[in-house]
Amino acid sequence: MTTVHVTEATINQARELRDELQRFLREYEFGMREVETKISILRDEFTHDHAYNPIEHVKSRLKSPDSIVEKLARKGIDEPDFDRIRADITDIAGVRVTCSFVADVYRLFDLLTAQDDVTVRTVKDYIAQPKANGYKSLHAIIEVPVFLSTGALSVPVEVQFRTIAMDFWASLEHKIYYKFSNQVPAHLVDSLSDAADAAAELDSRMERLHREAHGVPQRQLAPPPPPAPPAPPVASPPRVVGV
Ligand code: 0O2
Repeated sequence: MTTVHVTEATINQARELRDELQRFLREYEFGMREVETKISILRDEFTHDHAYNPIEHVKSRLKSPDSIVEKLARKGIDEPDFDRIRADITDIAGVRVTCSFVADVYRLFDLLTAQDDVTVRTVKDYIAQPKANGYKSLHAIIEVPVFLSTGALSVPVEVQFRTIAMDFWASLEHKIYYKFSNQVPAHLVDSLSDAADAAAELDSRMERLHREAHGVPQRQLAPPPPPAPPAPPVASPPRVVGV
């Protein structure tokens, strides 16, 4: 057995790197929590004021260091530092909002992205233009402010909006790709594509049924309603250091 001598300096360097990585990921975790809160407020308000809950479930995840490294390699980024990762990997924090119907997907997207403190970086509408394999979802990279003791940060969070049928399909497709290490046999690729069509047909049928039963309007194409008037000023606003 070979004995490797590690100096105190190397150990300290490794510890510093670990701490820096934890701090880096924490920023994304805070951003993710801000978005979760926004979604949860919209869900509660809908449930109480409109007697309707457009959200089936919400799932959040922080990309693991392994998965970040994999994505860096996929993008051909050599010798990355934290600034480069920040700039190039925009889905470190991810929130997936699964809605009942396609109209709800767009409605929630509109409501979230119309908020004053939300900045939309990019939108990929894979519902209007599904991927070749049949994948459907509405993706948005948004930035939300996070207030730390050291000041304010703008944190990117990827929000994926989809229906239950789209989620079911994506989850199964992901498992199949994992099982076959991305080399899926052609007949399964075709079956998945058929299943995506069937899921889309089910979405349309269920939404028609729902509308017939409840008369829920289609996506409002008009701009979202203006925000509520600002709350009266508080006597002593919270102090944010360094902003
Ligand atoms: P995980 O496990 O969700 O983290 P970009 O980020 O724009 O540089 P990317 O990653 O191709 O490039 O962006 P895109 O197309 O918006 O896809 C990002 C995420 O969408 C993926 O994240 C998946 O979660 C989901 N996704 C995209 N395409 C598919 C698909 O064909 N099938 C399934 N099941 N999911 C898909 P990650 O990082 O791949 O994985």
